[in-house]
Amino acid sequence: MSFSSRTALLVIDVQNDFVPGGRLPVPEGDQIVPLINKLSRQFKQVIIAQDWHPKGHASFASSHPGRQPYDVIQLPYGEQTLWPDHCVQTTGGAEFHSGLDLPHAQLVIRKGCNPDIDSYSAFLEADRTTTTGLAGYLKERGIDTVYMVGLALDFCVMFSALDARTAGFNAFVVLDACRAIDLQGSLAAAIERMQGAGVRLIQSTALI
Ligand code: VGL
Ligand code: ZN
Repeated sequence: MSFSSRTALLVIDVQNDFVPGGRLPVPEGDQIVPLINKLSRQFKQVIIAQDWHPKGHASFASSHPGRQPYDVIQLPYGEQTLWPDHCVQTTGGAEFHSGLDLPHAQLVIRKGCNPDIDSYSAFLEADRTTTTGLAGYLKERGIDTVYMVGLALDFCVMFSALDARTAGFNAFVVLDACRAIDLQGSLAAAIERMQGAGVRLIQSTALI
């Protein structure tokens, strides 16, 4: 099975800081890399999202005296979970996992670059108004369907999938090509939210 050029694969945040050994490790985050490489061969259009924070980013616990990673605080745009410092621009932790092999990817979309605003989604920042331009890119290229894989299923993958639906795309998440952080039930909540928004949750066996 091979997809038409109206369909794209979005590979989300497969970066060193999100795999075991990194600063914000997603359990088994490295195990999805071979599957993502294999799946990508079915797609003519491949886009890679990269979490790319400046030092001192507002989502880092270290930027808020007295706060610890995984605390939730109020920022001007709403609730923000605080994280260990991760994916700092130009550091090794922000680089893609060395096993990721996507030579035909044409776009890398960097997000979370605004020091004051987080961006789990590859489409919209956490203020819910600043766009990354990804929806426009996809639409200009005639893409109407987006398959998503990567890290973390319950944060960046979920928000990207929800925003893909809001922007009018057919959205599929390939569950076995994702891994979750699962903070306090966030995985189950993410599955429910995605289903409610019309995101189609599938397994890679449906594609290969
Ligand atoms: C992510 C937390 C903070 C993700 C990014 O890629 O899911 N999670 N930044
Ligand atoms: Zn981040």
